[in-house]
Amino acid sequence: MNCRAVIFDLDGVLTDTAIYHFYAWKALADELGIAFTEHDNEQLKGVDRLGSLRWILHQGGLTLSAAEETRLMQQKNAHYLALIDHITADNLYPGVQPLFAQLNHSGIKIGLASASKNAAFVVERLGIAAQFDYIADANNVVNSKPDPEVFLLAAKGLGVPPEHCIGVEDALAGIEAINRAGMKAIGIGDAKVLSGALKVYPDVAAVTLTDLLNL
Ligand code: B16
Ligand code: MG
Repeated sequence: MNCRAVIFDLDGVLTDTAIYHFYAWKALADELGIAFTEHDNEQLKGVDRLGSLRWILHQGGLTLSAAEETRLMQQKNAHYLALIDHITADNLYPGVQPLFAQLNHSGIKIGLASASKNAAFVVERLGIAAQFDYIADANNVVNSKPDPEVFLLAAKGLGVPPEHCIGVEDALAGIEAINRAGMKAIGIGDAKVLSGALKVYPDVAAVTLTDLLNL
């Protein structure tokens, strides 16, 4: 494969914010009296805010009005933003900057494909906003992962056909989105969970440019 772009997911791949999404959903679920574990949370990684809320409500057998859903989403997001208020460049996972530098050096474009509406804020805080050739996030798409839309938008923004792109994801829904976009999928996390990925690494620091070029 002639790799011309690597498109990264944000939460759980470039930074540790995935755990804060879990804490904020867990607090809301507790308040609603719905059981919600870290294992359940695997299903929500990469899933957008409304989809995540509805998944939790469904677990509790609840259906709420649109107004009530909006209120709960605002509550969860306010909690999440408070939890990530402290983040700085120190919260960038080890290995991200060296990999970005190698990609730049090789003329391979760098994209972002995040299901988060907070993506712009987070990459700004991490000090990496300027390093992306294109950023696609939940504010620019209609269909959430596992739909391929956010990855296809990133590829289009980068000007690279999907078959020359590699996607990097920590979420089941994200791996499916990459595969459906016609890109090659790299997983970050547990190989048993991310079974649809071509290769799975424990973290970004374990990914080398050579691995990507040989995919
Ligand atoms: P927000 P990613 C996703 O980001 C998270 O994995 C997922 O847990 C979260 O629900 C979703 O963003 C929406 O986030 O509430 O901030 O819009 O992993 O696709 O970068
Ligand atoms: Mg993620």
